[in-house]
Amino acid sequence: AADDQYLALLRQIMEQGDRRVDRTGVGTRSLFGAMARFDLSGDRVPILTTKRVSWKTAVKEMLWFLSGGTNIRELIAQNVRIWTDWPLAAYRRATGEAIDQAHFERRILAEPGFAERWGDLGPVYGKQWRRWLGPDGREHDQIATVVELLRTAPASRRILFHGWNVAELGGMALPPCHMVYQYHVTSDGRLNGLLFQRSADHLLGTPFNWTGAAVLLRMLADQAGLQPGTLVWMGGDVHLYLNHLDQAEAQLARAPRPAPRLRLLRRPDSIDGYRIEDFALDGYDPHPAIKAEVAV
Ligand code: DHF
Ligand code: TMP
Repeated sequence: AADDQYLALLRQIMEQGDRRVDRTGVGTRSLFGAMARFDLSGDRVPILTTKRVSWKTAVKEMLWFLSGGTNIRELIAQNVRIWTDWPLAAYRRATGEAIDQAHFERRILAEPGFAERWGDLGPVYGKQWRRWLGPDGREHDQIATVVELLRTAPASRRILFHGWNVAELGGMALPPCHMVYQYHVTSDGRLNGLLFQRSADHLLGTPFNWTGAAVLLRMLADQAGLQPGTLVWMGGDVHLYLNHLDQAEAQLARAPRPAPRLRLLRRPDSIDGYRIEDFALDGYDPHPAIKAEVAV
């Protein structure tokens, strides 16, 4: 079902999207206001089959957010390179050095001082989720609050966390795209979640964001003793970069395959205890990956 919703949106963007010049200069076709809904019961998970999605990379990224991290060093140490482009661009701009990505990543890994100076993305997701700085100097752990509310006040309409810390946007490599996550517990103990994403790169970003949000909901449900319910995704500016048109056509020509199932193998004592080894994806038999350049 994830593939059908994904391809329908992709087709709609291609046919009706507003053609515009965006921040990156690449250009997009863009649609405003989109929604998708996923039933996460029975271990269902919105991981696409019409191209291979590096779902472990998406899970590692989500665990990195949860760890409160903002430095790409912890990602590169786990072979996750999806965030390298932004610090790399900043390094090249500042030094004028024509360093290649592999060399830059080697230095980030090998030299802690270099990583501290050049590998940090600023106060992005991890910082805001776990250590939002209040005006009195106190730090707020929004994730811990969500877990606490799920357990003690499941009927609350205030179970949410937010990445858009207006006062700190200037220091971020990128302002948050997946921005607000809200949760809702049904009277029969199912956990629903809603992600509002202000900006979605439909070819590269969306598949990761759907996976990440679903995995997060599964972990939260597990921690609160709830069953996974429905994940609702809302996109603001949902776009296709103009250098992704061939990839989009190729993907649209593919037929969805049976959906995989995601199992959590262990229930840690807290939301902080999850590791990549705790996730198993069964029956994932996707079409081949589709290469595409990310707009920086
Ligand atoms: N900028 C843009 N323009 N689009 C994005 O999707 C994006 N996403 C960011 C940061 N900035 C962004 C963080 N998330 C890839 C996927 C997610 C992501 C960044 C990059 C990506 O390149 N995916 C490739 C390779 C995946 C891999 O390395 O295994 C893909 O084919 O999915
Ligand atoms: P923007 O800040 O100008 O909106 O650019 C951010 C780009 O990154 C935009 O194409 C959306 C994309 N993006 C995602 O789709 N998902 C993500 O998780 C992230 C971090 C970015």
